[in-house]
Amino acid sequence: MAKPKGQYRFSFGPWNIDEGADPFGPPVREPIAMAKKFKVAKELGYHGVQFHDDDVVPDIDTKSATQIAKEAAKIKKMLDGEGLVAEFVAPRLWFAPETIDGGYTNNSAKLREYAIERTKTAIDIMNMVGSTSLVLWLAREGTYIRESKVGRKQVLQIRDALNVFLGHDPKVRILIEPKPNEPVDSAIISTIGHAVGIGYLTSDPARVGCLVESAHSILAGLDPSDDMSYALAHDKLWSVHLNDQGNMKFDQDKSFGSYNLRRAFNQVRVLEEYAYGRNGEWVGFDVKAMRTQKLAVGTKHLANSKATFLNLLDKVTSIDTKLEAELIKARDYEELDRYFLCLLMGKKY
Ligand code: GLO
Ligand code: MG
Repeated sequence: MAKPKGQYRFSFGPWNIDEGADPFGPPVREPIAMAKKFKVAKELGYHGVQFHDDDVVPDIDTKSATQIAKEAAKIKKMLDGEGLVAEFVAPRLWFAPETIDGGYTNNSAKLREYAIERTKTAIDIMNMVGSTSLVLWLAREGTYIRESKVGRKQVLQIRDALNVFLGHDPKVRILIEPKPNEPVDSAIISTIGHAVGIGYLTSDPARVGCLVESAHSILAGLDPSDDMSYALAHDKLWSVHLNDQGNMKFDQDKSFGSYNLRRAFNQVRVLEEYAYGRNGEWVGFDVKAMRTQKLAVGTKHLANSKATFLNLLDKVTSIDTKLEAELIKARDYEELDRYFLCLLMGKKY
């Protein structure tokens, strides 16, 4: 087994330890306090925590700048106490009544302004917790029916908003997390190609990158490892949300590798080929415990996703690269297929 080239540091967000509510039923597990979630992160060998702005400052819209600063400082202190760092902050732009029909692409100028101001506050909180990364999952930037918005304008409205944020903080790096649908019928920045592309429209493309979530690629009918490769070729893959997904269903956020191990293997493979993490990129897991899971074992999805990643990394670093090269040269892809299946099944080839 070769030594990995990548430098892997793991993270998750507080929403990844949840109470199990779904659109059809109420919570089934007791809530866990933030301090306990940080302890879980530490115990499971995670190094970073991802945040929404209101994970750091609950009920953010009702609070003053002083109160926001006070609460953010408290979270920063808790993180420091555990030896954890904040990977990113993301504005939760899909919850408030102002964002019912989108944030930056809302048809109302006043409501677009709300989304922009809220994001500036999220950037300030990002600084307060010691991060320079802002993640934008563009949840409601899109349409329920196409005729309700003009697509071209939506793209330019998002570009204009990005320019405001780049100007608001000369150090902020913006990571766009695309998803093709859910909650909207049709998202305007739906794939990694769109995310990378819009970065080049901004005033400072060097500070706009992206985050690939495995489930979101699968929902778009694409292979997450191909999406990652595309972003890596642009040096724009600045974080990932690894998880798994039973093809085109609702966004399942299953444990990494739980549905399709080979697809997970190929994600690790492309990250390792790039020596991912050498520029400080994180390996985030955006995973949910199954609703059937009891409270006492409600964090196994986080332990398991990380363990699966490391097991697959062992597989990647033990690829017989000489044999691989020979089979590729001979164009014997049937044999190459068999070789990788044997490797994944732990069978002698
Ligand atoms: C939902 C997204 C969401 C984001 C999170 C961080 O489908 O994956 O969980 O990753 O809000 O921006
Ligand atoms: Mg995500």
